[in-house]
Amino acid sequence: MQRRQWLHAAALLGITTAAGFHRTALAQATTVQVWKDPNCGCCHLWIDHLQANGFKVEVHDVGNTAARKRLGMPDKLGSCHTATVGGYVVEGHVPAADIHRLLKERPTALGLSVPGMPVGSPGMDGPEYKGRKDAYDVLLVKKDGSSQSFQRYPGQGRMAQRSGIQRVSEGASALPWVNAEVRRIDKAARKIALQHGEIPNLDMPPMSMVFQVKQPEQLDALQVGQKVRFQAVQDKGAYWVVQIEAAAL
Ligand SMILES: [Cu+2]
Repeated sequence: MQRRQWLHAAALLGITTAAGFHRTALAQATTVQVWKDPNCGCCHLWIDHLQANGFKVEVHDVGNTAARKRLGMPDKLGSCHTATVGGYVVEGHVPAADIHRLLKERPTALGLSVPGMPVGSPGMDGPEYKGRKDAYDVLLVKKDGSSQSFQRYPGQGRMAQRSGIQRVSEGASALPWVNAEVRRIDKAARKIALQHGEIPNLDMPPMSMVFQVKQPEQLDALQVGQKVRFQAVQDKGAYWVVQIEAAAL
């Protein structure tokens, strides 16, 4: 960590930088371990946000569903990355200010979560979203899996009325088709990374995201760089491709 970031982090936590002991304690308290998929772009932007706000980050590029399960964060509160800091679990695009507050107040809890990927949260606030800010809550998650609002972000404008992820049952034949380009295929892990357009049923803006497939054969006819169209749902804390096929030429 750079000295400037030290001073910033120390100021936020109200700790003097004069004593070496405190430096060590601070470094331990503010190292964030992050589990994510290597192809997750918004995860990387969230890590940048943490580093810009005084955290030291160690990244594990192995996906986050196993880490989420091991750490006890409920799948229904899941997002694209899972982290630990200071004995707490942090799921999704939680603002650094809320993590600083968590570490200062130290409530009895499992940690914090921002379920899904709300536009306007840190890492989901790039120029492609044109300043759109959706309403969302940072949830304080208890060890029994229950949760309550820790911090409310009201959002701005038209989109402020929308919140969270709209679930659509997988059986619905009305699932929208979404155009995409294949970025990476991992048949062994049953995963595909897609640069895709807006997915209305998931309230997910255009982005690069990793999806699971139920049957690896769904990936057989696909190649990296290919234009495709697909339908997706969210289930058990992950995003799943329901159908995928080559886009009509
Ligand atoms: Cu994300």
